[in-house]
Amino acid sequence: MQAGPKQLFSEELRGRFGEANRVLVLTGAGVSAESGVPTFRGGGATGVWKGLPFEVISSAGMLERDLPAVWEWFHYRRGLLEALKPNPAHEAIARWQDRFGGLALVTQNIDGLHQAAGSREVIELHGSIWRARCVDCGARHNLRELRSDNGVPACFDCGSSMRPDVVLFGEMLPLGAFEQAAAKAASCELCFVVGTSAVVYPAASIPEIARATGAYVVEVNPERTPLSDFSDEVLTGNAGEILPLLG
Ligand code: BV8
Ligand code: ZN
Repeated sequence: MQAGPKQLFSEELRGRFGEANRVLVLTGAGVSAESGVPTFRGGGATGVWKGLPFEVISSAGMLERDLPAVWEWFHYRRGLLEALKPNPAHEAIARWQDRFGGLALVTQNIDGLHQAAGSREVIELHGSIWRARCVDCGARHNLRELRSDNGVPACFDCGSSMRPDVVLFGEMLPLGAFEQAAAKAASCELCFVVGTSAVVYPAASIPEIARATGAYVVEVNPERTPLSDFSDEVLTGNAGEILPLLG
């Protein structure tokens, strides 16, 4: 018997959702799954690229060794994303920025679908697939202006090679991004963890910080994760079906 909204959410969550002002939402690949974006561990095909595990092709070491191969991987994913649209989960979270005075949206996703759904201040912990950064002058450029989507793009300012403006495994997160997210986590009353397998750090420590400072942590995921036992409430199912029911 499909759990109706009444059963899906506890009275506790209903009450807190109605009262809360400082709310943090942490999202992972699962929030974009219903838009057609393959997840990494949820059985999506992009876990492995040309026989290379995800953590290898998307690593600082790979960037050193073979920048053209890294670009091939990101050009391929950008091609996949071109036609994809936000889903009701992204749209619900975008509405929440007007519902809660203190909403903080923190994402591990580089797909830009939160912004496409109308979310304004998005803390992109792992960068964006739509930007490139010059390896010499550090200038950032919008890849939507890039005419060709193969090969290593050259910096519009100094002509040097550019790299994807994403955080690769073994690389530090963008300055301030994690600190800002951690500060929001430490002061939030309600923390939603949507569509993440919670294995990649330091992103996975955000809900831990929120819980440690008294927030009510709610996980939204069709599968259990290392966070499930740790969360105050687990909403089992697809984000695109569950989040709009919350309001
Ligand atoms: C760093 C951008 C330090 C690139 C990404 C502590 C312990 C262990 C390891 C480490 C540690 N600290 C650091 C590490 C190493 C590493 C790490 O965490 N490794 C893991 C694999 C163990 N971390 C790092 O390297 C980080 N950097 O630590 O630097 C440092 C210190 C000093 C000097 C130098 C450096 C950098 C990590 C960031 C890497 N970049 N992305 C790219 O995209 O190519 S990470 C990338 O993978 C994503 O951004 C995301 O973070 C992660 C994938 O996880 P999810 O998004 O959760 O996706 P996944 O597929 O796994 O799960 C999807 C979930 O959704 C599933 O649970 C599924 O059930 C659910 N789902 C499916 N459908 C739906 C759904 N949910 C809801 N609705 C649905 N419809
Ligand atoms: Zn440059």
